[in-house]
Amino acid sequence: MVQINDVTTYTNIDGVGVIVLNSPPVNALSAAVRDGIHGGVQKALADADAQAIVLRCDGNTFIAGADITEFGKPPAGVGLGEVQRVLEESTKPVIAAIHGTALGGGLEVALVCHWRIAVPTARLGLPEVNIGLLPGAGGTQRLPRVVGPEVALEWMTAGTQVKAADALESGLIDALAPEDDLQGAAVALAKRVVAEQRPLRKLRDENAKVEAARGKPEIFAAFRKANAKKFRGFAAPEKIVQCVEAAVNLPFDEGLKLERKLFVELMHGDQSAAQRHYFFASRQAWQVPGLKKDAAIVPVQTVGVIGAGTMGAGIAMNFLNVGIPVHIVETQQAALDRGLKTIRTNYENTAKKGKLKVEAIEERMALVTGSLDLQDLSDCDLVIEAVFENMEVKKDIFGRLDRVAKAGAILASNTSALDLNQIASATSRPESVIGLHFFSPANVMKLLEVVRGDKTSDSVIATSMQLARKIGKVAVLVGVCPGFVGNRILGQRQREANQLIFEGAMPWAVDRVLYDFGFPMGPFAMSDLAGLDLGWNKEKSTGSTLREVLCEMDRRGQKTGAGFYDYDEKRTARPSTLVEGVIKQFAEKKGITPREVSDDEILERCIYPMINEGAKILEEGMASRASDIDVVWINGYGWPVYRGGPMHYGDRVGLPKVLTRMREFEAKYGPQFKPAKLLEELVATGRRFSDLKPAH
Ligand code: T1G
Repeated sequence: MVQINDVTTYTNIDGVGVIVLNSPPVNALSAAVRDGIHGGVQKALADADAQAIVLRCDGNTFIAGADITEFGKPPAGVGLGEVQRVLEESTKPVIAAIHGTALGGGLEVALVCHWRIAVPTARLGLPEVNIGLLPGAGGTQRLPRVVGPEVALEWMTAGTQVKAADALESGLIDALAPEDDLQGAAVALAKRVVAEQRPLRKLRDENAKVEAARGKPEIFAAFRKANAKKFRGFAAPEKIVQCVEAAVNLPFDEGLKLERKLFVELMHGDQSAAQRHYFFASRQAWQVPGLKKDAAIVPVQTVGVIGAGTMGAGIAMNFLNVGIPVHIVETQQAALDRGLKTIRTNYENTAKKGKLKVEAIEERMALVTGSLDLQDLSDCDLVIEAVFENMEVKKDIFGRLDRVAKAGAILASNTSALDLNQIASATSRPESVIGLHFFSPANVMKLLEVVRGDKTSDSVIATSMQLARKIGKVAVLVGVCPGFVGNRILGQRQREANQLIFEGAMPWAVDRVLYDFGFPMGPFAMSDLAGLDLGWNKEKSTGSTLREVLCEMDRRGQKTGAGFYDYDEKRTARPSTLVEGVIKQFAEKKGITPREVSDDEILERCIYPMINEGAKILEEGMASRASDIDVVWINGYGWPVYRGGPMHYGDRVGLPKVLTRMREFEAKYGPQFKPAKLLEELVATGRRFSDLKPAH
């Protein structure tokens, strides 16, 4: 065996030159890896005893892509294009031997090899779109030549990770290898290729599938139409479509030129910077600064849920989905039955959409039981309270639970804003109390705010974070403050949106600006969807707020065909002149003279106070990192991932500008715009949120 460089070895095995990469954690195409491949190929070509070449990786996976940590840094080592050239132009057949994930540049390296073999558990894909890019090393030109333009369009714009069996069926790989003998199978394939004197397969020269699509622009028109909603606001998907169009209509090298041009545009754009930021932020959020590395993980084999309402039922499903039995306790049999029925109905609906095997419904339903007795939770490892948002009710339940739950059980509240420390004080074991704030619908929304109380133990925190990952959530650890992180910041945007409409910006103007910014829906359309009467009481209504007046007029949202908007029978929303009149009356009563409010002011008035609140959250230690706040808002509130989250966005806009505008708003509209101390400090010292170190 010859050491080519620190991360690469070369060994001649039975007349085949085997290049092995070993660059943890994912064999990303760092300069060393690129140099290693390049050197390994030169070595194999010079090795008279090597008739063919195999490229494989040690560790968890084949090459998982370009090294994202190198982006933006001065280039070093052999370029990827040159690495690919020596592989594709090799006079000896090159076999890529794939395990783990061959992704992005990794798959693009495999695509310039002449054949590809993979183990059954391998996955292959070009997921660059997830970081706001497109496959920039020939993937947009070679993949359509292998699997056809339509499939290539789907896989590249969705960032699909294709299972090995599907890759084999589509022609993306040429053979499957035994899970425990990838190298042996790859060497055997190499020897077979040599023995059969097969001509070297260069995908760049295989044009049948792209030529078959030539003169059919409808393929692309249909694809664009079908995905318009999903791609809204994103730059990368459209550029991927243009590259595939080029693969169909232009010679290979022309297509490659366009790919390069569009890749560079994306690489230098704000969207990819934001999505790369999110890529790392979503991974860092799992690391809890200062948590004892040896914090014991409590095995969670059974879960109790108190409350079978919408939240309780949704929460229970998360655990049933991963095979953890759940016992639900309610106070009324009818409520319990309703909750269990909700769970079954949700599974049946998912199965109807083809996203769940029918037999899985019974498997999961067999894991859930229910009763009216809290005592039945005495053996649960974790109990989650999901009852009415009332402190007295919660304290009473935790007091009783404290007497029932077994020693070491984790006692969690799903409270969305109440003081967890107060809830913990109702027990004799505050170290075992934590907040697990699920977002509705709890069986769908990815975000989970894990709320650490003053006395919550490291073991309970570590266990909760690990359990969150197991049930497929994106967990962020937050501190105890009103609204924690997500809702606390939401309050800033809601306050401004509700104020702006009296100043002259109608609800549909505010919604349009926030929708165009990238939110799935504006706050007023969202209110109509959720119902304006949440928490409204007809008997006690006094007509003192716009919302009360609308509810009194039975304009309670989509469900009544009218709310802030008028709705037709298809629930298409239209601005309401009636509502406009009511708003103007309110403005008059408030002594506000409506004026022209620009889109820019609407956006800045809604977004900058969110950034400012994030700064206060960091000052108070209610989040460990600015990027954790971004993870909360992207996963819990639809902040467009291509804008990176409120804190990343603040850094991109420039904190000096945010501070200046906050000061102007404070002077004009009042102390709710008072800049956070941290914002002032960062601007004074020329720093950004991304310069802050995680808080312990
Ligand atoms: N570059 C650098 N580091 C990476 C990385 C990458 N491509 N992928 C993962 N890591 C780090 C990650 O930050 C983490 O670090 C550790 O590896 C484990 O990752 C030219 C330009 C491969 C499926 O988009 O999808 O190629 O936190 O926690 O759950 O066209 O990582 O341990 O310090 O996610 O087992 C295209 C991205 C790049 C693949 C493994 N490739 N990675 O998942 O572990 S652009 C991708 C993943 C490109 C070309 C273009 C996943 C994974 P740390 P992890 P995992």
